[in-house]
Amino acid sequence: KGQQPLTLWFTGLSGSGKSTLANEVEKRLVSLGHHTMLLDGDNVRHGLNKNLGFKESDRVENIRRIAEVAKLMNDGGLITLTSFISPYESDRYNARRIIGEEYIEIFVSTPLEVCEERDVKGLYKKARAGEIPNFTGITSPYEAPENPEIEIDTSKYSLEEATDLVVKQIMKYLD
Ligand code: GGZ
Repeated sequence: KGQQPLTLWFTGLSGSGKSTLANEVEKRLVSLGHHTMLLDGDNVRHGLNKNLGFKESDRVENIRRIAEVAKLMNDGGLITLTSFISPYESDRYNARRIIGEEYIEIFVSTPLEVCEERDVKGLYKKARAGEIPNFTGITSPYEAPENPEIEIDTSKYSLEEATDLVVKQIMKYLD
């Protein structure tokens, strides 16, 4: 136990609960004896990808590099959890191709209205006011996954329930 690599690819809107959920899932996996690495905006967009913004070509390159890093970490035996909007179907397809059969897509399908209502960081308000260009869900597209391995709408469950549901599904991919 603890050496089987996977990449848990969380995708969803800003404020959908991806990072909160990915953090809880990671804790659960660690408590089960797995070795993990969580990649999110905090540790990737401020370092490796700090030269990238939010125009389409930058998001494409953001996701490509993250997929390559996730693959490297899988090669090192880790379960990688990634938490990025990853709005384009073609980029997620490419990530799946780079990572291979370890790739598990988790669509955090919390509706836009809920994300905008939460507006944890006030970004939707700014985007509506025209202060943030290319904001996903407002002025930039989010292409919802059609066949994710796992889907969860965080507005329907407590964090603990959502974590239980996701971990239970992930167990199918671990022996
Ligand atoms: C979307 C943006 C934008 C724009 C800044 N559009 O809620 P957050 O703050 O913490 O998460 C969002 C994060 C998205 O970065 P990703 O690397 O996940 O995006 S992508 O996968 O599309 O490359 C948000 C913040 O960055 N943010 N400007 N214009 N989100």
